[in-house]
Amino acid sequence: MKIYDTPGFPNPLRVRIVLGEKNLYSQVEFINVDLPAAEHKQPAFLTMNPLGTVPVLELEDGTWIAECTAITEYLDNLDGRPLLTGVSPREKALIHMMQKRAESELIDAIGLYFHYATAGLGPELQRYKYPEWQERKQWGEMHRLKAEKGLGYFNQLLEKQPYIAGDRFSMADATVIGALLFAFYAGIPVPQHYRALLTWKARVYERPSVANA
Ligand code: GTS
Repeated sequence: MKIYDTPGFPNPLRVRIVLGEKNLYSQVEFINVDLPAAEHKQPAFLTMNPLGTVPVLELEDGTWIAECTAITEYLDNLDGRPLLTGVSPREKALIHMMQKRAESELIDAIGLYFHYATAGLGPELQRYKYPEWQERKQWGEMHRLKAEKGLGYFNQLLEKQPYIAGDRFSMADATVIGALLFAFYAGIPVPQHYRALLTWKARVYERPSVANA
């Protein structure tokens, strides 16, 4: 398998955590994609993922799978013993619910703030963003507010349970970890009084899959 991604970036981190949890690093070849140079907006990359985002997983038969959730489903079920996407219908549903919230309320909102209300990854990539949105910085700022509210939501959630989707580490945790990295890059601090979120962060960062990602 090949993974097209950019080391140190938030969404790629989600999949790298999954690779660590599933002990699959040795089965993957990484291909570096230069995001600031907009390599992912060029025809060769768009053939793999028309949405022009990393990461992308390439299977041995040439199939391309984009979207961290889809990649995670594939990797987690390869050995028939899913760890991160749930086993029972209830568990699967709760993980997917929280995973979706972690994307919509956090990582995607932070990304929109970063790309539309800040200089993002620089002028070469900005050329590929919607110019009409760039003129409306407020639209990006609105997503910062959304992300800040999302941080509050996850802090409250973690006051009641040890992991994002319940009692076990799941792909929803990996998404929130990616989101916190993105928040750091985008200059959105986690308020110090969000003790539950910060305690959870310290705990999950001790996992080898996260520490080594
Ligand atoms: N929903 C997608 C997924 O789950 O894979 C999001 C992927 C995504 O937005 N990736 C970012 C990207 O390719 C990389 S990162 O900044 O999040 O690490 N961005 C490119 C761009 O032009 O916005």
